[in-house]
Amino acid sequence: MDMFSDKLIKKLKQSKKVAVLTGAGISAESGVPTFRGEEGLWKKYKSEELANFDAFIRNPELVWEWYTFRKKLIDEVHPNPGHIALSKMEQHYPEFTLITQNVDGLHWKAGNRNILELHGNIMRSRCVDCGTGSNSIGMKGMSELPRCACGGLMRPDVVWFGELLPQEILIKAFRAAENCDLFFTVGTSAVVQPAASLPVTAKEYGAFVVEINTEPTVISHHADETLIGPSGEILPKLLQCAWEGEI
Ligand code: BJW
Ligand code: ZN
Repeated sequence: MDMFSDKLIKKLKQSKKVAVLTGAGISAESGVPTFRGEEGLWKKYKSEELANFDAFIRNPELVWEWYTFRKKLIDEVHPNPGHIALSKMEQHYPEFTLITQNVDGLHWKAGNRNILELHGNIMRSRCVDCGTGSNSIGMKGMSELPRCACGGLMRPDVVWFGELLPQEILIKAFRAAENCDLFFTVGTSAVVQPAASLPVTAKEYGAFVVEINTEPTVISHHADETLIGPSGEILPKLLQCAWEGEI
């Protein structure tokens, strides 16, 4: 097939250490809305207006309403061929790190195991005061705000703007970017830091960087190749071209 360059196919075949960064775009074909652009709006709000601690303290009911809506949606959707292709890739390489900005857990459902969730997981909640976690809040809607046994307000266990990412996970993600031969950045606008620095870091440390997105992004000029199209179509085709008959 001549859809992909020989160089890319060779890299896919010869690499031993592969790292992938995913963003909302990989789950778009499962029916999960992305953050930016037209469909990123919920009611009249932009995600930036809701995904921060100040917004939560000012109006926890509104922020919980948004998260409850999204949790229900995410609970009902399934991994798409893009997720599945990435789980096949994990089985193929001796070292494979899947770094995701997504909170939807679809990579777990697709069967990946070495996953670094940079921005948390929407199905978990934790207490604002004591940090106690819970996995059972907000699925059925709520008549009053969820509270911890200590009386503190529960919040979604995700990373909002202005908050630190889980440091151990972030360190592992940068280590994977620095050490890989081949790095994919899939379905992310690459505007949110520090995740957006991962492809740049991979490039600086010598990896071959491949971007997959329905449109060019701010990091396209750092990539060795940008493949334009839906990840649910491109990723399976790529695997097929590289390992036809092998898997
Ligand atoms: C497809 C497709 C298909 C569609 N196939 N592709 C100025 C400069 C630099 C940094 C900053 C700054 N001012 C502030 C900051 C820091 C800030 C930041 O980066 N802001 C920028 C926006 C300017 N970052 C932070 O605050 C981070 N923390 C931090 O830096 O701590 C240190 C610090 C502390 C105090 C002060 C300053 C620094 C935390 C960031 C947390 C982000 N959280 C969210 C919400 C998570 C919870 C939730 O889900 O509710 O994470 S925001 C949202 O954006 C979410 C996403 O993970 C993240 C990234 O979005 P993503 O995944 O890229 O989605 P989209 O929608 O943007 O793009 C989708 C892409 O898919 C598009 O390109 C489409 O084309 C494509 N696509 N269909 C392939 N079928
Ligand atoms: Zn508590």
